[in-house]
Amino acid sequence: MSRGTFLDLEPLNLREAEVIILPIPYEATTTYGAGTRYGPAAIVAASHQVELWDEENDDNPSQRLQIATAGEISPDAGGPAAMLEKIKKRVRPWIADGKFLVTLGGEHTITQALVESYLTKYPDLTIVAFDAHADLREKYENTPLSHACVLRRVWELGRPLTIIGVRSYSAGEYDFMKVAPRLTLLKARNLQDPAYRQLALEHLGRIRGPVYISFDVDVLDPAIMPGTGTPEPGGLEYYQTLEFLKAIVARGPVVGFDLVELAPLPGHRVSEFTAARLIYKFLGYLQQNRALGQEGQKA
Ligand SMILES: [Mn+2]
Repeated sequence: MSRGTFLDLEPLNLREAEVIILPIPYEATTTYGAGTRYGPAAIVAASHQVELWDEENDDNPSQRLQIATAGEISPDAGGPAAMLEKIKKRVRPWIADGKFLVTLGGEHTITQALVESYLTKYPDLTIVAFDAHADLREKYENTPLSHACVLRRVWELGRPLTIIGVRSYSAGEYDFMKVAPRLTLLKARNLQDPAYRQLALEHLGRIRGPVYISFDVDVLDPAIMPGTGTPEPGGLEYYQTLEFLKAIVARGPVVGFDLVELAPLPGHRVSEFTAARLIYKFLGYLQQNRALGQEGQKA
């Protein structure tokens, strides 16, 4: 009998948790393949099949981290702005309390509310986004609160932003990227070159202070991540992705993480399983680096 928690762990009171898994099945502005509203439940269900023993470090990170699964934040009928407010209201007390949130989307739009909330506790935050798309549009389909604009909204919050794995953007986004300060773009095409990948890892290693990671699953190659609304060929491989996550965690405090845009394909489990596995790998790196509760120590 499943407990309905991430990794099927023993239910834990949120007050005792170091890490809170937070499902947000929000989907309103999806433009191509739909289904991100089913993402969080699919990831939690798939996580029950993830082996708790980590073969990379020969350890069980779930025994060393207090991980709780929160109830979902249900979509607000009042539209995107109301939804973002609802998210902020819910997560701010947890962030103030030093909890590490692993938010499961849902569409990418939710990241704006999460980053805004983290900025209230960590004003010197740097954002690292994994995404096939630049998501830097000023507006999309007449709304500034769309998944296609989310990293523009995040950038406008005034903090450094690095986007990894990009391979699709518009002419308008190109013009913006050429002149935007505080913005680093690590294109998927260039990351195929091992020497460039090394430079990218060095860039990540130089980031100082707290980092928030937003992981749009479409950054991964569709071969291992077909279950996403807007799949793009030429994406990151699994081990490359782990290397990037590991490098970000190793350089200092990571304070929050979201994984968004998973749209499960019926009868095809690789996407949600890969997502669950990546999240657990990431938590293992966090645990290993004892980053929790030691913000700023290595900064
Ligand atoms: Mn995105």
